[in-house]
Amino acid sequence: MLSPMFHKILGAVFFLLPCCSQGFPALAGNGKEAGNGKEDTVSQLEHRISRLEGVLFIGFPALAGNGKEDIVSQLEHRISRLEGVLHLEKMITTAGGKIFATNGKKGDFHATVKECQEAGGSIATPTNPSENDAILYFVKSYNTYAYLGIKESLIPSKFQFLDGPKLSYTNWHSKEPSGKGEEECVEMYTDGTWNDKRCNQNRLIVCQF
Ligand code: MMA
Ligand code: CA
Repeated sequence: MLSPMFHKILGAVFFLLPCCSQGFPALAGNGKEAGNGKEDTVSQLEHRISRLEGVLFIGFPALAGNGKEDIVSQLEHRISRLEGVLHLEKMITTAGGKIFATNGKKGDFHATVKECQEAGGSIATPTNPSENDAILYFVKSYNTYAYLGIKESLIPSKFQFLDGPKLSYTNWHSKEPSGKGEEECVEMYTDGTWNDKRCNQNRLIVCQF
């Protein structure tokens, strides 16, 4: 599917651009209207892809042909190309369907949650070893710990995802979590292991999209 991945890329790109962190336009119309609704949707997508290609200094081809399949596959191809460039330039890392990015700034836990939300994403939350590695890439390259989207539950020393569910994957450093109710947030160390920590430290802002 074109749209969810495209949204993630847009979120990541605008997060990376200091000028554009307000987010990105919603599609006007849903493509289901009679008449030229579909064409409208396609031309809005095409416009937004071209804009990203412009930002990244990639030339953009005119859409050729007019078959619906044809146009969708051309747009998909251009989105894959954008992803490839962002990867190559080390602006994003990916794992499964997730995209991770940092803006290189630091903030406490609440600032991180807010910045990621404003960019159309959420605070980086590893749910398996490959997502952990994708976040670790930024922690290592900035040599700065990062807060994760995990918090202590009402039961001390039991941690959960921000949206509630119990952790399905953990990578605690040995002897952690150690805070016993005094350290409600979780940071990633530069070896990828986790430490429970007070929420008011300055840490690298890493988001997922
Ligand atoms: C600090 C703090 C804790 C961590 C210990 C590990 C002294 O406290 O970062 O969260 O568990 O170090 O030694
Ligand atoms: Ca700790």
